[in-house]
Parts: sequence; structure tokens; C-alpha cells
Amino acid sequence: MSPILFTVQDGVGNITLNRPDKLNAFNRDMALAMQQSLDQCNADPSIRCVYITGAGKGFSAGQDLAEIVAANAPSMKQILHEHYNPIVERIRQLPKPVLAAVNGVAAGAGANIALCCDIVVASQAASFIQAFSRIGLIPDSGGTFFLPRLIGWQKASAITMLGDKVNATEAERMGMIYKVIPEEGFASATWQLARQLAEMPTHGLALTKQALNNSFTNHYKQQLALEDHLQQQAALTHDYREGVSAFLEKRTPQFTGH
Ligand code: T3D
Repeated sequence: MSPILFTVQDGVGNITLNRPDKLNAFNRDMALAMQQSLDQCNADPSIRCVYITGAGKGFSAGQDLAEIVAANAPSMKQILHEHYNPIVERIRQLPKPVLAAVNGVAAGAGANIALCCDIVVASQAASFIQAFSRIGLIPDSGGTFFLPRLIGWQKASAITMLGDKVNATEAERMGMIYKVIPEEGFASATWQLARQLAEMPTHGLALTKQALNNSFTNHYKQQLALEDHLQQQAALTHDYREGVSAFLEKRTPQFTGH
């Protein structure tokens, strides 16, 4: 069974984490296959949104703990350098929106890979666990970077140290995720959201993502200068011209992504 299912439909690259009997825990094969799928999403111009979800009842339980005690287990250095960091980097640098549809439990690296996506929606059945402290590790996959920025330092500090299980409603309330979606119809509602993103001005969304990425480290004046620079680029796109024309002509815009 392939650890990642990858399909392209309606302008959306669908990456499904596929080790359902292990709650889609990441082993090396899965981490490398996910990187390959993200590269395909980057290279294929017909893909204008990436949708990431889990098969079965979980999203991902993070690192496969059986793998790290097996004979010829990858080292911790390999796990971070070759598995998780390249996934997070690809998601953040991909010039297309990435939607995480968290269908069930997301723990450890599984939680933080979801949380580095551009938009995170979760089923009522989902939960988020910074499980690292339970086994003596620190949060990786960008957790110590994204979490305090999403929910504030105090909440981030408490949930990473205590390893609390945060349910989807609470995650939405604290700003960790965008929205909770009812369990019934979760797959179709989230797919619809991905299709909506795929029909939007893709290049403009990529520039928005670039601006947001830099807002983590830029100060105010640098960010104003960056907005100035990126807005000049957005103004050159077909989709900008189309958006304005469609508004003035009182019709639905037809965006091409360029
Ligand atoms: O060296 C390193 O570790 C470096 C990498 C670090 C990155 C990380 O992600 S560290 C964090 C690793 N993840 C965890 O510690 C979470 C471990 N899992 C759990 O705590 C629980 O499974 C959950 C809270 C996520 C869900 O609980 P529950 O009761 O819904 O499910 P379950 O019964 O525990 O799990 C179902 C099956 O999945 C079970 O298999 P079995 O017994 O039916 O054959 C369980 O062993 C398996 N499973 C769940 N998580 C993992 C896993 N197998 C391997 N690795 C897992 N992480």
C-alpha cells in the first residue's frame, strides 16, 4: 500500500496520508513520498491548490515510533534533515495555497505539518496534540515557530510542555486553526473549499503567501516595502485586470492563475 495517495482533480493536488492502521504515522517512505507529491504540485501548472488530509480516522500521529527503534532506523538528524524540515519548507515555499483538512487526531510532527499549512480546517472529530514532551522530545516541524505566532507564547508554552489534547473547537477558539467543520460531510465541504481556492488568482495568492512568510521576521518598514514590491507584481497579472473588469462589468471573474 502506498503511504501517500496523490491525485489531481479540479485544479487541486490531493495528498492523502495513507497508513490508516497506524493513524498515518510518518515513516521514511511516507515522508519522502510526501516531498515528491509536493514537488509535483509545484511543477504542475494545472494544480492551483494543494489539499492535504489523512486516510481513515486520523490525520497523522506524527513520527512512527516503531520505526525509530527498528534495525537500521533513521537517525534523529536524518529524520529532521531529510523527512520533516523538507516537508515544512516545501509547504511554506510552494507558490500555491495549501489547505490542511484535519480529519482526526494530529499529533507530534503530524500536528505541526498541518499547522504550517496556509489554511487549516478540522473536523469536529479532530484533535491536536504536541505529543513530543510525552516522550522527552521538543516540538519539531516548525512547531516552536508557528505555534506561538498562532496562539501566543503562553498557550504555546503550556500545550507544548503539558502535551495537552486540544480539541478542534478549542483549537479554533484559540486561533490555532481557521475553522471547525462538522464531521458529517467533512470531506466534501473541505474539497469544495480547495476547489474554491483553485479558482482564485493563484499568482496573487502566492504573493500574499510570500508577504505573510516574511511578516514573521520583517519589521514594519521592511514589510511596507515588501508589500509595495509585491503589489507591483500583482498589478501586472491577468487576474488583476480580469478582477477589475469583471467587477465593473458586473459579471463573475474568470481567473487563470496568471
Ligand atoms: O525520533 C523521533 O521520534 C523524532 C521525531 C519526532 C517527531 C514526532 O512526531 S514525535 C511524536 C510522535 N507521536 C506520538 O508520540 C504519538 C503517539 N500516539 C499516540 O499518542 C496515540 O496513538 C494518539 C493519541 C495519537 C491516538 O490515540 P488513539 O487511542 O486514538 O489510537 P491508538 O490506539 O493509540 O493508535 C492506533 C494504532 O496506531 C495503534 O496500533 P495498533 O496497536 O492498533 O497496531 C498504535 O500503536 C498506532 N500508532 C499511533 N501512533 C503511532 C502509532 N504507531 C507508530 N507510531 C505512532 N506515532
